[in-house]
Amino acid sequence: MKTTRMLHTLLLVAGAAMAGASDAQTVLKLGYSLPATSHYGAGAQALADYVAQKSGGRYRIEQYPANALGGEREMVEAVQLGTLDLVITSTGPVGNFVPETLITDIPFLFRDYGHAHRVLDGPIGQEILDKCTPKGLICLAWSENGFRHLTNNKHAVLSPADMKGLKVRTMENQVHMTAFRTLGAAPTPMAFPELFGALQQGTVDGEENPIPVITSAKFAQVQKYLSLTGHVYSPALVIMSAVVWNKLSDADREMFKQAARASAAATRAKVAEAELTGIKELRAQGMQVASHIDKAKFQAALAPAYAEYAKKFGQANIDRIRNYK
Ligand code: EAX
Repeated sequence: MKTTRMLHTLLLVAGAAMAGASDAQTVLKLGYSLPATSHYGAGAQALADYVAQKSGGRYRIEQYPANALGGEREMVEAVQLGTLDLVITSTGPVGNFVPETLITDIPFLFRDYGHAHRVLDGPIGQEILDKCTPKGLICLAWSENGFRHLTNNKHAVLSPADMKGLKVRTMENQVHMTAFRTLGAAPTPMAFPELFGALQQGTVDGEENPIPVITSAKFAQVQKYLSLTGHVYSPALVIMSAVVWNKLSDADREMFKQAARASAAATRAKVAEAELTGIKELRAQGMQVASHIDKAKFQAALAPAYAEYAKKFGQANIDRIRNYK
């Protein structure tokens, strides 16, 4: 009798839990450093829409754009700790957590957008994504920030000689810092949320970012000169916390992977659009644009940096990316 009652109670509890599970909605927080109108915003919306639709509303993505949750390094840290569920971030600070991503930050490694997409969406990209997992970061997909260009307030930069002594904010990324030091600039690593103020106050002379960042962060308000150096391709990552991932069913894991790919596609489309319209926009906002930059000169000036990268990453690994068709 007693056992029957207990069994009955157990069944009731289990039933309630199951009903709860099917009705409940899990809210996942997603942070990123740029405004909702940016390429990251487009990717965040695509992710949210995909998940809402495919999960039948079991998951809802809550967006925190424009550094609301801090800089990219802080957000990646929060994702690692499980206090933030998802982040769309440039690889800038990710190398501090997953050193294997740093190889993608080498200047002039990728020839063009197509080359970058083929490498990152292929086996090489997957190998790097897999390195995130033991660090508590589930790198779901490669997204995009774009080819970075130099802006500053001192003078037009046309060749490496013009970089001498220029105080340039870099991301908190050793590979980038090595490059700017080698070019004769004074690299100043700084979190992105501090950058606008630092440019305004003249704490640094310049910075470098892709066109869609320069436009969405309104840097034309505080920077005069833009040089289309395209000195490095800046990938981004859609990262989920392992704390969330470990609780997901296999089917939901696959859904989030697909959602991240849809997010990356939307971001890349927005970057491509910004590449078409952004420079004109920045000119109209008063920036003086140097569009014919001799990139070979910059590459030649970077020779000592390339020697360092070869030591650090292995020349064969660098060539494997460079020569990837
Ligand atoms: O990810 O820090 C940077 O310059 C990044 O390019 C920006 O936060 C977008």
